[in-house]
Amino acid sequence: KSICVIGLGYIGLPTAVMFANHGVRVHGVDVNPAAVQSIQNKQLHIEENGLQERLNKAVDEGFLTASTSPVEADVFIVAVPSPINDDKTANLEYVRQATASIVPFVKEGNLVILESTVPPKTVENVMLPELVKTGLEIGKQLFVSHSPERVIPGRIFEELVNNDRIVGGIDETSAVMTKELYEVFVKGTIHLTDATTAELVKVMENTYRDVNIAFANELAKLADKLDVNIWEAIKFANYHPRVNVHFPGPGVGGHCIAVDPWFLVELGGEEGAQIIHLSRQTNDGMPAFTAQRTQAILNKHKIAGGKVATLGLAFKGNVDDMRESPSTEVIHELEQLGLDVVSHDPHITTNYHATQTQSFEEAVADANVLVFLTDHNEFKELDPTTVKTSAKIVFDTKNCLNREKWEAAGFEFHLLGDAKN
Ligand code: SAJ
Repeated sequence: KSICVIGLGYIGLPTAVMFANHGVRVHGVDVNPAAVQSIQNKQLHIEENGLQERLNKAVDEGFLTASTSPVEADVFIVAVPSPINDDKTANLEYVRQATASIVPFVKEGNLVILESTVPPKTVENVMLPELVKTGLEIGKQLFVSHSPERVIPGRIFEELVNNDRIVGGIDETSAVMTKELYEVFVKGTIHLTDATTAELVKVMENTYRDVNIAFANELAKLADKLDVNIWEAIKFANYHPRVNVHFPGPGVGGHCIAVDPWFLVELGGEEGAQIIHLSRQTNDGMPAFTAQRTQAILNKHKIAGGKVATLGLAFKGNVDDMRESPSTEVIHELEQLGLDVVSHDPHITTNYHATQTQSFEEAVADANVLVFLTDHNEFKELDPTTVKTSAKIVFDTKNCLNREKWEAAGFEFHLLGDAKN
Protein backbone atom coordinates (compact mmCIF):
# COMPACT_ATOMS: atom_id res chain seq x y z
CA LYS A 1 0.00 0.00 0.00
CA SER A 2 1.08 3.59 -0.57
CA ILE A 3 -0.26 6.62 1.28
CA CYS A 4 -0.39 10.28 0.37
CA VAL A 5 -0.74 12.49 3.47
CA ILE A 6 -2.08 16.00 2.87
CA GLY A 7 -0.92 18.43 5.57
CA LEU A 8 2.39 17.94 7.38
CA GLY A 9 1.64 19.66 10.66
CA TYR A 10 1.29 18.45 14.24
CA ILE A 11 -0.81 15.46 13.19
CA GLY A 12 0.00 14.82 9.53
CA LEU A 13 3.75 14.61 10.01
CA PRO A 14 3.79 12.19 12.98
CA THR A 15 1.19 10.03 11.20
CA ALA A 16 3.17 10.01 7.95
CA VAL A 17 6.36 9.15 9.82
CA MET A 18 4.63 6.39 11.76
CA PHE A 19 3.35 4.63 8.63
CA ALA A 20 6.76 5.07 6.95
CA ASN A 21 8.49 3.52 9.97
CA HIS A 22 6.23 0.50 9.51
CA GLY A 23 7.32 -0.09 5.94
CA VAL A 24 4.52 1.77 4.17
CA ARG A 25 5.52 4.09 1.30
CA VAL A 26 4.33 7.55 2.28
CA HIS A 27 4.34 10.79 0.32
CA GLY A 28 3.73 13.90 2.40
CA VAL A 29 2.22 17.04 0.92
CA ASP A 30 2.14 20.54 2.32
CA VAL A 31 1.24 23.83 0.66
CA ASN A 32 4.10 25.44 2.59
CA PRO A 33 7.33 24.86 0.59
CA ALA A 34 9.44 25.59 3.70
CA ALA A 35 7.74 22.73 5.58
CA VAL A 36 8.33 20.37 2.66
CA GLN A 37 11.97 21.36 2.36
CA SER A 38 12.63 21.01 6.06
CA ILE A 39 11.22 17.47 5.99
CA GLN A 40 13.34 16.55 2.99
CA ASN A 41 16.33 17.84 4.96
CA LYS A 42 15.20 15.95 8.07
CA GLN A 43 14.77 19.20 9.95
CA LEU A 44 11.78 19.62 12.20
CA HIS A 45 9.48 22.62 11.92
CA ILE A 46 7.56 21.42 14.99
CA GLU A 47 8.71 20.07 18.36
CA GLU A 48 7.50 16.63 19.43
CA ASN A 49 9.14 13.97 21.59
CA GLY A 50 10.61 11.19 19.45
CA LEU A 51 9.76 12.83 16.12
CA GLN A 52 13.33 13.62 15.04
CA GLU A 53 14.67 10.08 15.20
CA ARG A 54 11.56 8.67 13.55
CA LEU A 55 11.76 11.26 10.76
CA ASN A 56 15.44 10.45 10.18
CA LYS A 57 14.64 6.75 9.88
CA ALA A 58 11.68 7.35 7.55
CA VAL A 59 13.66 9.58 5.16
CA ASP A 60 16.92 7.57 5.32
CA GLU A 61 15.12 4.31 4.54
CA GLY A 62 13.38 5.99 1.60
CA PHE A 63 9.85 5.39 2.89
CA LEU A 64 8.97 9.09 3.27
CA THR A 65 9.11 11.66 0.49
CA ALA A 66 7.52 15.11 0.39
CA SER A 67 6.42 17.76 -2.08
CA THR A 68 3.95 20.61 -2.43
CA SER A 69 1.53 18.71 -4.65
CA PRO A 70 -0.19 15.32 -4.26
CA VAL A 71 0.77 12.12 -6.04
CA GLU A 72 -1.17 8.96 -6.89
CA ALA A 73 -1.53 6.54 -3.97
CA ASP A 74 -3.81 3.81 -2.63
CA VAL A 75 -4.85 5.88 0.37
CA PHE A 76 -5.14 9.64 0.92
CA ILE A 77 -5.08 10.99 4.46
CA VAL A 78 -6.21 14.59 4.95
CA ALA A 79 -4.78 16.24 8.09
CA VAL A 80 -5.14 19.98 7.55
CA PRO A 81 -6.25 22.74 9.95
CA SER A 82 -9.94 23.32 10.61
CA PRO A 83 -9.85 26.62 12.51
CA ILE A 84 -12.63 29.03 13.37
CA ASN A 85 -13.24 32.41 11.76
CA ASP A 86 -13.33 35.64 13.78
CA ASP A 87 -17.08 35.19 14.19
CA LYS A 88 -16.45 31.69 15.70
CA THR A 89 -17.92 29.82 12.73
CA ALA A 90 -15.98 26.86 11.31
CA ASN A 91 -13.53 27.53 8.52
CA LEU A 92 -13.58 24.39 6.36
CA GLU A 93 -11.77 25.94 3.41
CA TYR A 94 -8.55 23.98 4.07
CA VAL A 95 -10.46 20.70 4.21
CA ARG A 96 -12.30 21.57 1.00
CA GLN A 97 -9.13 22.70 -0.79
CA ALA A 98 -7.13 19.67 0.35
CA THR A 99 -9.91 17.38 -0.90
CA ALA A 100 -10.11 19.24 -4.20
CA SER A 101 -6.32 18.94 -4.58
CA ILE A 102 -6.40 15.14 -4.55
CA VAL A 103 -9.29 14.76 -7.02
CA PRO A 104 -7.00 14.53 -10.11
CA PHE A 105 -4.95 11.77 -8.43
CA VAL A 106 -7.71 9.55 -7.03
CA LYS A 107 -8.32 6.24 -8.80
CA GLU A 108 -10.85 3.42 -8.53
CA GLY A 109 -10.45 1.43 -5.30
CA ASN A 110 -8.76 4.25 -3.38
CA LEU A 111 -9.59 5.22 0.19
CA VAL A 112 -9.78 8.84 1.37
CA ILE A 113 -9.51 9.42 5.13
CA LEU A 114 -10.13 12.70 6.96
CA GLU A 115 -8.14 13.05 10.21
CA SER A 116 -8.80 16.74 10.92
CA THR A 117 -11.30 17.53 13.67
CA VAL A 118 -14.41 18.92 12.00
CA PRO A 119 -18.04 19.82 12.66
CA PRO A 120 -20.37 16.82 12.26
CA LYS A 121 -21.43 16.33 8.61
CA THR A 122 -18.24 17.78 7.11
CA VAL A 123 -17.34 14.54 5.33
CA GLU A 124 -20.83 14.45 3.87
CA ASN A 125 -21.30 18.13 3.07
CA VAL A 126 -17.77 19.34 2.28
CA MET A 127 -15.67 16.36 1.17
CA LEU A 128 -18.13 14.24 -0.80
CA PRO A 129 -19.20 17.08 -3.14
CA GLU A 130 -15.52 17.44 -4.12
CA LEU A 131 -14.89 13.71 -4.38
CA VAL A 132 -17.84 13.08 -6.73
CA LYS A 133 -15.86 15.16 -9.25
CA THR A 134 -13.59 12.12 -9.65
CA GLY A 135 -16.48 10.51 -11.52
CA LEU A 136 -16.12 7.47 -9.26
CA GLU A 137 -19.09 6.03 -7.46
CA ILE A 138 -18.72 6.81 -3.76
CA GLY A 139 -18.93 3.68 -1.60
CA LYS A 140 -18.49 1.38 -4.63
CA GLN A 141 -15.42 2.65 -6.46
CA LEU A 142 -14.13 5.20 -3.95
CA PHE A 143 -14.13 4.74 -0.18
CA VAL A 144 -14.25 7.56 2.35
CA SER A 145 -13.97 7.72 6.13
CA HIS A 146 -13.28 9.91 9.14
CA SER A 147 -10.60 8.70 11.52
CA PRO A 148 -10.10 11.60 13.92
CA GLU A 149 -6.73 11.99 15.54
CA ARG A 150 -7.00 12.01 19.33
CA VAL A 151 -3.39 12.32 20.39
CA ILE A 152 -2.09 14.83 22.89
CA PRO A 153 0.85 17.04 21.86
CA GLY A 154 3.99 16.02 23.74
CA ARG A 155 2.93 12.34 23.84
CA ILE A 156 1.84 11.90 20.25
CA PHE A 157 3.81 8.75 19.47
CA GLU A 158 2.77 6.95 22.62
CA GLU A 159 -0.88 7.86 22.06
CA LEU A 160 -0.87 7.14 18.30
CA VAL A 161 -0.03 3.54 19.14
CA ASN A 162 -1.92 2.93 22.36
CA ASN A 163 -5.10 5.03 22.16
CA ASP A 164 -8.31 3.49 20.91
CA ARG A 165 -9.39 4.93 17.56
CA ILE A 166 -12.85 5.79 16.32
CA VAL A 167 -13.30 5.17 12.63
CA GLY A 168 -16.44 6.34 10.86
CA GLY A 169 -17.04 5.24 7.29
CA ILE A 170 -19.50 6.60 4.78
CA ASP A 171 -20.29 2.89 4.48
CA GLU A 172 -19.09 -0.29 6.13
CA THR A 173 -16.44 -1.15 3.53
CA SER A 174 -14.83 2.27 3.96
CA ALA A 175 -14.73 1.80 7.74
CA VAL A 176 -13.26 -1.70 7.53
CA MET A 177 -10.61 -0.62 4.99
CA THR A 178 -9.59 2.24 7.29
CA LYS A 179 -9.37 -0.07 10.29
CA GLU A 180 -7.13 -2.48 8.39
CA LEU A 181 -4.83 0.37 7.44
CA TYR A 182 -4.34 1.77 10.96
CA GLU A 183 -3.82 -1.72 12.37
CA VAL A 184 -0.31 -1.42 10.92
CA PHE A 185 0.69 0.44 14.09
CA VAL A 186 -2.35 0.98 16.36
CA LYS A 187 -2.41 -1.31 19.40
CA GLY A 188 -5.56 0.22 20.92
CA THR A 189 -8.99 -1.01 19.86
CA ILE A 190 -10.35 0.45 16.61
CA HIS A 191 -14.08 1.04 16.92
CA LEU A 192 -16.18 1.27 13.77
CA THR A 193 -19.13 3.57 13.19
CA ASP A 194 -20.48 6.00 10.59
CA ALA A 195 -18.66 9.19 9.58
CA THR A 196 -21.00 11.66 11.29
CA THR A 197 -20.90 9.79 14.60
CA ALA A 198 -17.10 9.76 14.46
CA GLU A 199 -17.09 13.50 13.77
CA LEU A 200 -19.38 14.13 16.73
CA VAL A 201 -17.42 11.84 19.06
CA LYS A 202 -14.18 13.71 18.46
CA VAL A 203 -15.75 17.15 18.96
CA MET A 204 -17.61 15.86 22.05
CA GLU A 205 -14.37 14.71 23.67
CA ASN A 206 -12.74 18.10 23.41
CA THR A 207 -15.92 19.88 24.42
CA TYR A 208 -16.25 17.66 27.50
CA ARG A 209 -12.81 18.82 28.54
CA ASP A 210 -13.56 22.48 27.85
CA VAL A 211 -16.81 22.38 29.84
CA ASN A 212 -15.12 20.54 32.69
CA ILE A 213 -12.24 23.07 32.79
CA ALA A 214 -14.79 25.92 32.77
CA PHE A 215 -16.43 24.27 35.78
CA ALA A 216 -13.05 24.15 37.52
CA ASN A 217 -12.38 27.79 36.64
CA GLU A 218 -15.75 28.82 38.05
CA LEU A 219 -14.99 26.88 41.23
CA ALA A 220 -11.58 28.59 41.45
CA LYS A 221 -13.29 31.98 41.45
CA LEU A 222 -15.76 30.82 44.11
CA ALA A 223 -12.92 29.47 46.24
CA ASP A 224 -11.43 32.96 46.26
CA LYS A 225 -14.51 34.11 48.15
CA LEU A 226 -14.32 31.24 50.64
CA ASP A 227 -10.68 31.25 51.60
CA VAL A 228 -10.44 27.67 50.33
CA ASN A 229 -7.65 26.15 48.23
CA ILE A 230 -9.55 24.86 45.17
CA TRP A 231 -6.71 22.54 44.14
CA GLU A 232 -6.99 20.72 47.42
CA ALA A 233 -10.80 20.65 47.17
CA ILE A 234 -10.62 19.20 43.63
CA LYS A 235 -8.11 16.59 44.75
CA PHE A 236 -10.47 15.45 47.50
CA ALA A 237 -13.55 15.47 45.21
CA ASN A 238 -11.67 13.36 42.67
CA TYR A 239 -11.16 10.60 45.25
CA HIS A 240 -14.84 9.87 44.57
CA PRO A 241 -15.01 7.02 42.05
CA ARG A 242 -17.38 8.89 39.71
CA VAL A 243 -15.92 12.40 39.90
CA ASN A 244 -13.18 13.77 37.64
CA VAL A 245 -13.03 17.55 37.98
CA HIS A 246 -10.37 19.12 35.74
CA PHE A 247 -8.08 21.96 36.82
CA PRO A 248 -8.36 25.75 36.70
CA GLY A 249 -5.76 27.94 35.06
CA PRO A 250 -5.14 31.20 33.20
CA GLY A 251 -7.32 30.05 30.30
CA VAL A 252 -7.68 27.28 27.74
CA GLY A 253 -5.45 27.30 24.72
CA GLY A 254 -4.35 25.17 21.83
CA HIS A 255 -5.91 24.63 18.45
CA CYS A 256 -8.40 22.00 19.65
CA ILE A 257 -10.09 22.53 22.99
CA ALA A 258 -10.49 26.29 22.58
CA VAL A 259 -11.82 25.79 19.05
CA ASP A 260 -13.90 22.64 18.66
CA PRO A 261 -16.71 23.54 21.10
CA TRP A 262 -17.58 26.43 18.77
CA PHE A 263 -18.51 23.83 16.12
CA LEU A 264 -21.29 22.65 18.44
CA VAL A 265 -22.29 26.22 19.36
CA GLU A 266 -22.64 26.96 15.65
CA LEU A 267 -24.72 23.82 15.21
CA GLY A 268 -26.95 24.41 18.23
CA GLY A 269 -27.32 28.18 18.12
CA GLU A 270 -28.00 30.25 21.25
CA GLU A 271 -30.70 27.88 22.50
CA GLY A 272 -29.19 24.54 21.62
CA ALA A 273 -25.69 24.74 23.10
CA GLN A 274 -25.97 27.03 26.13
CA ILE A 275 -23.66 25.17 28.51
CA ILE A 276 -21.02 24.77 25.83
CA HIS A 277 -21.23 28.43 24.86
CA LEU A 278 -21.05 29.65 28.47
CA SER A 279 -18.06 27.41 29.13
CA ARG A 280 -16.21 28.92 26.20
CA GLN A 281 -16.94 32.38 27.61
CA THR A 282 -15.83 31.39 31.12
CA ASN A 283 -12.55 29.98 29.83
CA ASP A 284 -11.97 32.93 27.51
CA GLY A 285 -12.49 35.21 30.53
CA MET A 286 -9.69 33.62 32.54
CA PRO A 287 -6.82 35.69 31.08
CA ALA A 288 -8.57 38.90 32.19
CA PHE A 289 -9.22 37.36 35.62
CA THR A 290 -5.53 36.39 35.86
CA ALA A 291 -4.45 39.92 34.92
CA GLN A 292 -6.80 41.43 37.51
CA ARG A 293 -5.46 39.11 40.20
CA THR A 294 -1.95 40.21 39.25
CA GLN A 295 -2.99 43.84 39.49
CA ALA A 296 -4.55 43.19 42.92
CA ILE A 297 -1.27 41.70 44.15
CA LEU A 298 0.61 44.80 42.99
CA ASN A 299 -2.06 47.07 44.56
CA LYS A 300 -1.67 45.28 47.87
CA HIS A 301 1.98 46.27 47.80
CA LYS A 302 1.08 49.80 46.62
CA ILE A 303 3.12 49.29 43.47
CA ALA A 304 1.81 51.64 40.78
CA GLY A 305 2.53 50.63 37.19
CA GLY A 306 4.93 47.85 37.94
CA LYS A 307 6.80 45.23 35.98
CA VAL A 308 5.38 41.75 35.51
CA ALA A 309 7.49 38.77 34.43
CA THR A 310 5.16 36.38 32.58
CA LEU A 311 6.73 32.94 32.61
CA GLY A 312 5.47 30.50 30.01
CA LEU A 313 4.12 31.51 26.60
CA ALA A 314 3.18 28.09 25.23
CA PHE A 315 -0.48 27.06 25.51
CA LYS A 316 0.49 24.32 27.95
CA GLY A 317 3.46 22.72 29.65
CA ASN A 318 6.40 21.17 27.77
CA VAL A 319 5.32 22.14 24.25
CA ASP A 320 6.57 24.92 21.96
CA ASP A 321 3.13 25.70 20.56
CA MET A 322 1.69 29.19 21.12
CA ARG A 323 -1.52 28.74 19.15
CA GLU A 324 -4.48 30.22 21.06
CA SER A 325 -2.22 30.46 24.09
CA PRO A 326 -3.90 32.09 27.10
CA SER A 327 -0.50 33.63 27.95
CA THR A 328 -0.81 35.89 24.93
CA GLU A 329 -4.16 37.13 26.23
CA VAL A 330 -2.87 37.53 29.78
CA ILE A 331 0.02 39.67 28.49
CA HIS A 332 -2.39 41.72 26.41
CA GLU A 333 -4.66 42.27 29.43
CA LEU A 334 -1.70 43.23 31.65
CA GLU A 335 -0.56 45.75 29.05
CA GLN A 336 -4.11 47.14 28.89
CA LEU A 337 -3.84 47.70 32.64
CA GLY A 338 -0.76 49.84 31.97
CA LEU A 339 1.73 47.31 33.35
CA ASP A 340 5.17 46.72 31.93
CA VAL A 341 5.43 43.08 30.80
CA VAL A 342 8.51 40.99 30.15
CA SER A 343 8.31 37.33 29.21
CA HIS A 344 10.29 34.14 29.14
CA ASP A 345 9.59 30.65 27.85
CA PRO A 346 12.27 27.94 27.70
CA HIS A 347 10.62 26.52 24.54
CA ILE A 348 9.85 29.77 22.69
CA THR A 349 12.21 32.53 21.59
CA THR A 350 9.87 35.19 20.19
CA ASN A 351 6.79 36.48 21.95
CA TYR A 352 3.49 37.44 20.39
CA HIS A 353 4.76 40.89 19.47
CA ALA A 354 7.33 38.86 17.45
CA THR A 355 10.10 40.39 19.54
CA GLN A 356 12.77 38.40 21.30
CA THR A 357 11.86 36.98 24.69
CA GLN A 358 14.19 37.45 27.62
CA SER A 359 16.21 34.79 29.35
CA PHE A 360 14.71 33.68 32.68
CA GLU A 361 17.34 35.67 34.59
CA GLU A 362 16.71 38.85 32.58
CA ALA A 363 12.93 38.51 32.83
CA VAL A 364 12.81 38.13 36.60
CA ALA A 365 15.70 40.41 37.62
CA ASP A 366 13.81 43.63 38.31
CA ALA A 367 10.22 42.35 38.04
CA ASN A 368 7.75 43.23 40.80
CA VAL A 369 5.93 39.93 40.44
CA LEU A 370 6.66 36.60 38.71
CA VAL A 371 3.53 35.16 37.10
CA PHE A 372 3.82 31.50 36.10
CA LEU A 373 1.38 30.80 33.25
CA THR A 374 2.57 27.44 31.91
CA ASP A 375 3.52 24.29 33.81
CA HIS A 376 6.78 23.56 32.01
CA ASN A 377 9.06 21.08 33.80
CA GLU A 378 11.78 23.75 33.75
CA PHE A 379 9.60 25.86 36.06
CA LYS A 380 8.60 23.00 38.36
CA GLU A 381 12.26 22.13 38.82
CA LEU A 382 13.39 25.69 39.61
CA ASP A 383 15.34 26.08 42.82
CA PRO A 384 13.83 29.27 44.31
CA THR A 385 16.96 29.98 46.35
CA THR A 386 18.80 30.65 43.07
CA VAL A 387 16.11 32.96 41.61
CA LYS A 388 17.45 36.52 41.73
CA THR A 389 14.63 39.03 41.67
CA SER A 390 14.09 42.27 43.54
CA ALA A 391 10.45 41.98 44.66
CA LYS A 392 10.18 38.30 45.64
CA ILE A 393 6.49 37.88 44.86
CA VAL A 394 5.20 34.86 42.94
CA PHE A 395 1.78 34.20 41.38
CA ASP A 396 1.34 30.55 40.34
CA THR A 397 -1.67 30.13 38.03
CA LYS A 398 -1.13 26.39 37.37
CA ASN A 399 -0.32 25.06 40.83
CA CYS A 400 2.99 23.94 39.38
CA LEU A 401 5.37 25.27 42.04
CA ASN A 402 6.20 23.91 45.45
CA ARG A 403 4.74 26.54 47.76
CA GLU A 404 6.76 25.56 50.84
CA LYS A 405 10.05 25.77 48.98
CA TRP A 406 9.28 29.19 47.51
CA GLU A 407 8.07 30.52 50.87
CA ALA A 408 11.14 29.11 52.59
CA ALA A 409 13.24 31.01 50.04
CA GLY A 410 11.54 34.23 51.15
CA PHE A 411 8.91 34.61 48.42
CA GLU A 412 5.38 35.84 49.01
CA PHE A 413 3.30 33.14 47.29
CA HIS A 414 -0.04 33.58 45.52
CA LEU A 415 -1.98 30.73 43.90
CA LEU A 416 -4.88 31.04 41.48
CA GLY A 417 -7.92 29.52 43.17
CA ASP A 418 -6.59 30.09 46.67
CA ALA A 419 -7.25 33.46 48.31
CA LYS A 420 -5.11 32.75 51.37
CA ASN A 421 -2.64 35.45 50.33
N1 SAJ B 1 -6.17 22.83 30.69
C1 SAJ B 1 -6.66 23.38 31.86
N2 SAJ B 1 -7.07 22.54 32.85
C2 SAJ B 1 -7.00 21.19 32.72
C3 SAJ B 1 -6.49 20.63 31.53
C4 SAJ B 1 -6.09 21.47 30.52
O1 SAJ B 1 -6.75 24.61 32.00
O2 SAJ B 1 -7.38 20.50 33.67
C5 SAJ B 1 -5.75 23.71 29.58
C6 SAJ B 1 -4.30 23.53 29.17
O3 SAJ B 1 -3.44 24.29 29.95
C7 SAJ B 1 -4.34 24.00 27.72
C8 SAJ B 1 -5.74 23.57 27.26
O4 SAJ B 1 -6.48 23.34 28.44
O5 SAJ B 1 -4.25 25.42 27.63
C9 SAJ B 1 -5.79 22.35 26.39
O6 SAJ B 1 -4.84 21.39 26.82
P1 SAJ B 1 -5.12 19.82 26.85
O7 SAJ B 1 -3.91 19.19 27.39
O8 SAJ B 1 -6.38 19.55 27.57
O9 SAJ B 1 -5.43 19.42 25.37
P2 SAJ B 1 -4.71 19.57 23.93
O10 SAJ B 1 -5.35 20.72 23.22
O11 SAJ B 1 -3.24 19.53 24.00
O12 SAJ B 1 -5.18 18.17 23.23
C10 SAJ B 1 -6.56 17.84 23.17
C11 SAJ B 1 -6.74 16.38 23.64
N3 SAJ B 1 -8.16 16.08 23.83
C12 SAJ B 1 -8.60 15.48 24.95
O13 SAJ B 1 -7.89 15.19 25.88
C13 SAJ B 1 -10.07 15.17 25.00
C14 SAJ B 1 -6.14 15.44 22.62
O14 SAJ B 1 -6.43 14.09 22.96
C15 SAJ B 1 -6.69 15.75 21.23
O15 SAJ B 1 -6.14 14.91 20.24
C16 SAJ B 1 -6.35 17.18 20.89
O16 SAJ B 1 -7.00 18.02 21.83
C17 SAJ B 1 -6.84 17.48 19.48
O17 SAJ B 1 -6.01 17.55 18.56
O18 SAJ B 1 -8.06 17.62 19.28
